[in-house]
Amino acid sequence: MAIFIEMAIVFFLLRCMPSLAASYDIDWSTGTDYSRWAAGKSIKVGDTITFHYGGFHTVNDVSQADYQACTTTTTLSSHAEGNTVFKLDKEGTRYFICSSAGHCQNGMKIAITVAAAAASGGAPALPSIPNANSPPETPLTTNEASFIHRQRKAVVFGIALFGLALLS
Ligand SMILES: [Cu+2]
Repeated sequence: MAIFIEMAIVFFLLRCMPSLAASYDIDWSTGTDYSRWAAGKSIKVGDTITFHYGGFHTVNDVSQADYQACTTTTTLSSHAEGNTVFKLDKEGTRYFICSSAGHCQNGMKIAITVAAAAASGGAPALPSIPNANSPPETPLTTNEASFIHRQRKAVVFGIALFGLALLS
């Protein structure tokens, strides 16, 4: 019996750990084929990419059409500082090119597909935690709901720690 409780606690603690965001480095220069850069990687929302470059290179955050045509008509942002970090904060494909003449045509263009973040391990449903207050008549606001969620998480965490202390 004890081993099952221990396993349940370990499982719960693992679920509580935040999934770690990854960071990727890109040496940004001509003569590199970036066309399949993202293919073997599982890039997710929350990850960051850093472009490392020098000289006359730039990093332009552009539309798909600009990426395909090597133009900068819809540049969302343009950078030339040599180390440019982008936080990938939403799903979809991001497009970056160098705006120096001829560089994009020579391969300085990259498309990065960003997948949804892994499901964050929220606390499992807890039906039996007694609540001193009667259920509210009106739907909870997001703040209230998240406060209760945090409260429940804290209670379960306390119980889990107590259980671990008993078992060890
Ligand atoms: Cu360039």
